[in-house]
Amino acid sequence: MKNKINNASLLIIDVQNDFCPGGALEVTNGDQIVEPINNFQSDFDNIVITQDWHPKDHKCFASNHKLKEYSMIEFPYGNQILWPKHCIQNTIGAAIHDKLDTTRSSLILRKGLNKNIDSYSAFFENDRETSTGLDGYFKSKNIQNLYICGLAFDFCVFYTAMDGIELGYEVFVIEPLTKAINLNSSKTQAKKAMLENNVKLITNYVN
Ligand code: VGL
Ligand code: ZN
Repeated sequence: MKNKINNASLLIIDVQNDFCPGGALEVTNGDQIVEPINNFQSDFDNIVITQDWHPKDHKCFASNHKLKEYSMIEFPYGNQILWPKHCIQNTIGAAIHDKLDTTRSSLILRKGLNKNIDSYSAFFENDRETSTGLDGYFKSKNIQNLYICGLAFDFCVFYTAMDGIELGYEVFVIEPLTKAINLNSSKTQAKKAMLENNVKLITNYVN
């Protein structure tokens, strides 16, 4: 039997229909990482999946302000990008891609439920204060190493990785198992910030 990576979790971020081609906030080639992520799962005993899960009146949607999509506005907690309506609770768009193998995932963590606060990171909402509880889950299982993949590289993967570092984890982002939205060079900026903060970018992974 293949050896598993110890004290580690594979964190699969937001592999949902709305982030795949044809979805409301599609990430170019977002669906191409699904099969490779499935193959990578066998290296892990602990697998966590996140699901962006917004009420339809969420304030992160441009349509709820009658403003342009992708424009920036000031929220009580800072700047917020206004997104196309996406990942609405109980819609097909919010569903996890049906080819993603969820069999061995012990936790499917939903985020973005509070209509006043967006939530990119799997650990904290964008106010940087409201916890999702994921840190407690990992600490109680003695998980110290996080391997992060999924969508999108420059938003939810990036914020999750940075919070992981802040919370004391060893963090690996498996770049070939991610895809970026790339808004105003957000991909380059995310990469730079991760490298400066000791996130390990795995770039040469093939399976
Ligand atoms: C995401 C923007 C808005 C993501 C979620 O999963 O990266 N990006 N909501
Ligand atoms: Zn969202």
